[in-house]
Amino acid sequence: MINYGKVEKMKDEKMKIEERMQNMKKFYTKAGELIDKLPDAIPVKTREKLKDVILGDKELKKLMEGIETHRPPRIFLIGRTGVGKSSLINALCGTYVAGVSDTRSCTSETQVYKCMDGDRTLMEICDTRGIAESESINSEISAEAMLISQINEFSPDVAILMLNCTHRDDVTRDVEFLKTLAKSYQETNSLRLPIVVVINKSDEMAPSRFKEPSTYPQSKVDKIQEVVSYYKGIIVRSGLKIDDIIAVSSLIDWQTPDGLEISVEDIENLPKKDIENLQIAFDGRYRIEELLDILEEAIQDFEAQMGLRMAARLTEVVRRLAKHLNTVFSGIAATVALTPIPVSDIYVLLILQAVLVTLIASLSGRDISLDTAKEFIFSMGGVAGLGYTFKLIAQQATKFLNGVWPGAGSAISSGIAAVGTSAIGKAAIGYYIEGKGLEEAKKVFDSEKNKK
Ligand SMILES: Nc1nc2c(ncn2[C@@H]2O[C@H](COP(=O)(O)OP(=O)(O)OP(=O)(O)O)[C@@H](O)[C@H]2O)c(=O)[nH]1
Ligand SMILES: [Mg+2]
Repeated sequence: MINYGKVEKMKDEKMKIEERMQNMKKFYTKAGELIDKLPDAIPVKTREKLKDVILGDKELKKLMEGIETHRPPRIFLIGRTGVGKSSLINALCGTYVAGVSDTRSCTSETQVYKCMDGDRTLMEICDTRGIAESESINSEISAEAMLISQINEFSPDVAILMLNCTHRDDVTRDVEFLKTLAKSYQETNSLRLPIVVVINKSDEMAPSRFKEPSTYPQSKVDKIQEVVSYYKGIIVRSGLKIDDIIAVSSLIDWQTPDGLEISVEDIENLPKKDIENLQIAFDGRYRIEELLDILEEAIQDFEAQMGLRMAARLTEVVRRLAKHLNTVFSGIAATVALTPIPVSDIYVLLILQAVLVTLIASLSGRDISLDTAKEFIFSMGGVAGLGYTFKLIAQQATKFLNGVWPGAGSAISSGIAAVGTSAIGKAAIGYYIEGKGLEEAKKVFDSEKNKK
């Protein structure tokens, strides 16, 4: 069985996120050197071009710098008691980080707290029931003005308005409040406050017995979408500028490491050690991954954006970073191929992809060489065969082209380069990060490359 640098069992499951990031960065820093060391058959011009596109890419550079400079994102949450604000934070992080209340409310008026996982601060949250439920403490100053000054002091990277999927609340006051807040935020920070609307508890939409997102019947999905349209209409007509609106479920059932399933309202009674080590007994999260993408896009500060990526569990962080790498490299490949790449210049694309595969592997905690990465790519195109050296590629170019990018003909266009690179990246994520077998990774590749 060919092994492209994969270890049988993830021996380094516990390897710290920071360590893996450093691992990846080390490789990136070395990339120039590695390209210089490529076989002589590769023209100098090609090498220089590669170094230019990889080391000169702004997005990639920012990603690597972000490893050093990330900070926890600050999120302002507004939504009525019990809508699931605390649960949403847990769902975003994939770990139990904040107190969840059932009928009692455990978050007082407005609270600022840090979400911790061990000694890592994942996020900073400012949590309020919103204007609909707040009372003025000091009669001299209105509740609204007080809230706004508190929120401005907190200086959020993004605001999330949370609504309930199963009842259509009157959102006028919260929307008006957000309009005022956005205006004052703009004046204070000279920046627009990104606002995302999250409609929670999608799982409770009828038929509510379907809790597992992959089993939601179409009728349920349609009803959820109706609620989204309903709220979207109201909000847009009110004149509040939002970044996006999405329906999710934050549903997670928790259990202690010894297998005791525990309801959310009892969690706080557990010994501290159990709370810190809670595991997911049932994962009913719906479209949380998409919400993370939306938040990532909405947050303008790069360090906070990076912090959001790193707020999840190790496996999720790694997957999200790999996904981002993939996007960046597909972009680079598309740029490189703006002038269609002739067969003789196929190296550029191949090596670019080999660098991507190597970075993805390094994120998974493995060190593989560019050669190993290249073999992995060949095996995807069905040109498998150890022993293909870079020298031989030129002779095999047509075969390689047809295997990897059918219809590429004698030159590769921008679109094909991007899709092909993204397909390779996704296959590598499947193989190195998700632990899929080679056959399965190849299936991922085949279905991705045929996407338009
Ligand atoms: N079925 C389902 N239950 C949810 C979901 N999100 C939260 N809940 C439940 O709703 C209840 C309230 O959730 P919380 O996260 O405490 O709500 P909150 O908005 O933080 O409430 P306050 O802190 O009191 O303002 C808890 O019992 C949660 O388990 C969801 O998406 N689906
Ligand atoms: Mg709460």
